[in-house]
Amino acid sequence: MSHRAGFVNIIGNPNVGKSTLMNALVGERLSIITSKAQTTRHRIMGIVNSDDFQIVYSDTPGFVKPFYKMHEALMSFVETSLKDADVFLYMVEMGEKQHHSDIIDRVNKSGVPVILIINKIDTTTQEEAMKYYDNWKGIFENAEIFMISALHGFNIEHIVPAIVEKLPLSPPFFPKEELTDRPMRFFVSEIIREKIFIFYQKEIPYSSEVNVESYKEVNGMIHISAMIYTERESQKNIIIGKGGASIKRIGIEARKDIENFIEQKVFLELRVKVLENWRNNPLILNRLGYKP
Ligand SMILES: Nc1nc2c(ncn2[C@@H]2O[C@H](COP(=O)(O)OP(=O)(O)OP(=O)(O)O)[C@@H](O)[C@H]2O)c(=O)[nH]1
Ligand SMILES: [Mg+2]
Repeated sequence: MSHRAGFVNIIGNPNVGKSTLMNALVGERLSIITSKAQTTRHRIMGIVNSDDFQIVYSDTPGFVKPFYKMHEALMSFVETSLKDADVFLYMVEMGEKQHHSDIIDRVNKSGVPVILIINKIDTTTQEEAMKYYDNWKGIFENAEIFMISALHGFNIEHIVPAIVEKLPLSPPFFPKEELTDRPMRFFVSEIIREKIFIFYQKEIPYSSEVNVESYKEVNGMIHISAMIYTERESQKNIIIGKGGASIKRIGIEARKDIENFIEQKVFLELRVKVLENWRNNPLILNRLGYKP
């Protein structure tokens, strides 16, 4: 057997470009991307197949020091990704200073091949980039290093061959036509959450969550009803906006992206509900898919 397959887990600090890279490698917009830190809250798999290999990428939440119970769930997703990787893609960005020496230590001692991705090289000079390279080379002594721009697709073509040669010989883990392990409802809720991250500032994106309550096809059109949860009445009012203007904008932008993603016409209904302190409520977190 010469078929190779394995889990390639993308880990790193918030906002370094993990989701941008996964989408570029998979060729689909599976993970949402925003300029705000802690956009990704789940482990999201993206599968790339060829006749000879299957790469199961996992995009993960950025490392976070738990403040809410929700953060504990996020870190438990990172923890699983630390345990089941066949190859690590450890990602850092230009200018990054904060090191997680505990995690770096575990990755270095794991015996799992590490590819260090230094991202956002479009934001710096050649000279600075080389300094960064030397610095990180000292931290990940055994890693293969790529300096890339995930956003501009620069240098990413060299990553796949480097991954494939490190994958174990194995039959595929998923059927070859599968792109991800997540159902459509998940991506719909993520697209809506992305718009909330983009359109609102401060606490609102972080204290919001989206749940798709129904998803059905009626006369060739997909009818979706989704609930946006916030923590306070004041946040709910801001999300709705004057005369419903803000939520309407979220609906329009989300619907366009959902239609592109599922390639069908969509009717999207959005509602908002206060769910006090949901980020610290284990029962609600469980129901919303944050199962540590
Ligand atoms: N200039 C530049 N920006 C980038 C690059 N890659 C990603 N970004 C931007 O960096 C921001 C964060 O990107 P994400 O892909 O969401 O980062 P992430 O690591 O998944 O972030 P979390 O999910 O919050 O942990 C977005 O605004 C991206 O457009 C790059 O190569 N160059
Ligand atoms: Mg992300």
